[in-house]
Amino acid sequence: MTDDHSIPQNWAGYDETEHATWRALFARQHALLPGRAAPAFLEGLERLPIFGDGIPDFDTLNDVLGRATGWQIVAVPGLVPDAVFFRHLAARRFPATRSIRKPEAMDYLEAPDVFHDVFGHAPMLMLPVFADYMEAYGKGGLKALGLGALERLARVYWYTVEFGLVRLPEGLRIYGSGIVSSRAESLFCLDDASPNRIAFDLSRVLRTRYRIDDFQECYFAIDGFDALLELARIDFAPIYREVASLPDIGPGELIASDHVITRGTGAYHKAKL
Ligand code: HBI
Ligand code: FE
Repeated sequence: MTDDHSIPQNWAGYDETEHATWRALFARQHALLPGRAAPAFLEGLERLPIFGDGIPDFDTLNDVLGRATGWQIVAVPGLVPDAVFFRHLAARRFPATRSIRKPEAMDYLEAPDVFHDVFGHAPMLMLPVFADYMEAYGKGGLKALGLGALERLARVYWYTVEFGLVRLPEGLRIYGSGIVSSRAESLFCLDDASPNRIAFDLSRVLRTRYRIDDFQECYFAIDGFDALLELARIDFAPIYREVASLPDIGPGELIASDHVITRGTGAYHKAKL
């Protein structure tokens, strides 16, 4: 391992069980996502050499990704320290976990694996505005570390890159990697009556806690991908100061200023209390 935590992917080192796990996950999501995922995600997916016979070789992906937006995927052993993660993103490198989940745990993940990291994240990196947004997030992350604002900035990543919805003329669509890589959440986030779906608002999101252990209680929808262009350009520092004195908002809470797209029943999470 190097000081940027990258490792060789060692594609030849995957066994047949691992490739079969990828194929099963891929087939399931590929059948589910048309009409649910944003067209930009589906187009990114189609353009990547990811339809092969198993876990993709990062070198092959990188030829296409590099030509499209200058992004590269680098293999890492798993979660890397925040500063390392941000330095990669700021240099247009996406750290992707090398390993894949076990066949007996197809749906529940404690930490990201190569299916989440590559299937979930790489297609959106083919879209220029998204590619620029991710680089800006890396740079913003390094700044946030210096300002002690990481917890707040991480909420923006969570509610956009990981669990974002986008409002398109044809309806709400998924672009968040945590959703597109999960069968159950791809259904829940759009079709279930339980979660709130709210128009994205930066200072609101900076105040909103999130769940890491279950489906989200609310999803934020951006108004088209050009909204990310603006998010990539603005300086968050004054907004951190603006929200510093305001209370956090719970994952299932609504506030008066919310532009609610669908008000959830909360039934899913209430049933678990
Ligand atoms: N490391 N490999 C990897 N992948 C991530 O998504 C990741 C990480 N380290 C830190 C991190 N994410 C988050 O804590 C930041 O977005 C705040
Ligand atoms: Fe992720």
